Amino acid sequence: LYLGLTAEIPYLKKQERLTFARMGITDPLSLTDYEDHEGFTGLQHALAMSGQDIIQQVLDSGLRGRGGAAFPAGIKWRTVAATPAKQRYIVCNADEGDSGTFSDRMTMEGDPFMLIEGMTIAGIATDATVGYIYVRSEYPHAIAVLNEAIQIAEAAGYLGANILNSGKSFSLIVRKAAGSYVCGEETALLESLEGKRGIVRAKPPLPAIEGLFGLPTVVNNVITLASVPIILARGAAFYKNFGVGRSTGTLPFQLAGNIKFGGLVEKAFGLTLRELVFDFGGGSASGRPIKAIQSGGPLGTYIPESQWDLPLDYETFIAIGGTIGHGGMVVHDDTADMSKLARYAMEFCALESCGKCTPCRIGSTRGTEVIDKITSGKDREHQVVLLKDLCNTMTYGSLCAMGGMTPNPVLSALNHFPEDFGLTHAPTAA
Ligand code: L3W
Repeated sequence: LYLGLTAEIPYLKKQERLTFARMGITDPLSLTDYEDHEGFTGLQHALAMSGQDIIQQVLDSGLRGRGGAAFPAGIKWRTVAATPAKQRYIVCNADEGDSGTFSDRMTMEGDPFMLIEGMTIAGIATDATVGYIYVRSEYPHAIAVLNEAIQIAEAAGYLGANILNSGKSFSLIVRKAAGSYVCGEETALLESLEGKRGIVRAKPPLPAIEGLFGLPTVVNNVITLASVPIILARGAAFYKNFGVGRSTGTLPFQLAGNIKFGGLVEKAFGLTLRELVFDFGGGSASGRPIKAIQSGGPLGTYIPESQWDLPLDYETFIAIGGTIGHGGMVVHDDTADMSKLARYAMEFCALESCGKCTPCRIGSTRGTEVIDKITSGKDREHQVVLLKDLCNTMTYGSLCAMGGMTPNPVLSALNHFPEDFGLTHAPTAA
């Protein structure tokens, strides 16, 4: 690893930087810097391999989707490659919208060639010749850096027609996103890319089979694709050696909210929230005790202290009814009112719902109203029953993960912090 700089700083030294190894060390737009630090080694290896063998490397590495769903990237690529089509696409989901997340932005601004290389490898593996990067509209600097990096990579023969005289081609197009949270959901993203309103599509068909313009499409998050070059450069076994269980490799965690040292920390899966927030984050910025850590953004849960010593891996977090999401951790101290935070999250989802399905469109608005009734003390016990019933309908009846996960913040707040809603104990399970 490139620990030249990081070795000097103990805080950074404790990290395991695979994806962020070059960050802050190389000039983001210097191709020579990138090449001197292992850049395009993965692509060169990939060009000497069959598409099937590249996909096998990604499968063997255990890499899973870093946008939040944790679906194995290799299986997705294999489905796309195996679906007969005249044209396939690679789409990078860079519509980073969860609260407290910024690892996609830092990747695009700080090491754009890594994303370009990862997408090119994905293209070669699946026989897709065109890729789109759908970048959050609030990220103008990332858009500018990517466009410049694409031009530089094309001029050097790493991108475009006949890559490094291999006979393989792959071109990349950057698209500014529509400024809507739900466009981070893969099917709404595809609609938006096609120039339509960002409204979710029913699945199936999966985007891997009928995606962009109805053709087989890999939709992966920035960090998923940016993890690919090192896997191809050093081999699946190297990558798989990091992490625990089925959560292999590293995740660039992002620390935000009421935290002393906010920022990005890349570590292998398996460390605990307590290590992340106290050893790296230094505790709360206010110096007051921490009450809850929110993971998974507005669709995530508020995690109480009793769960801070569990290992951070996908399966453990699913088991506690939460999600690691995109790795953003938002810290709240003991002055936080969890009923207000939960209401804010529910209202956010009401504003951002695409409106296609009734449980999400109506449920999030009614949910906000019911939370208000609970906190104002009006018919409290009955309103809690209503809220749980409503959340049940949203969880199981919504068309996409956004509606399905909108209940998460309020349910976790009710379970772990009932006193903030004027309740003496957590409501019993529905
Ligand atoms: C090929 C199969 N592909 C499933 C694909 C599917 C999707 C992925 C995950 O995500 C989470 C939630 C949100 N062959 C496949 C297959 N797939 N079977 O695998 O599947 P699923 O259904 O869990 O997808 P989902 O509804 O997209 C839910 C989080 O993702 N989320 C993420 C947003 C990400 C960004 C970003 O990257 N910038 O905004 C949004 O809902 O929190 O945890 O690709 O097609 N047999």
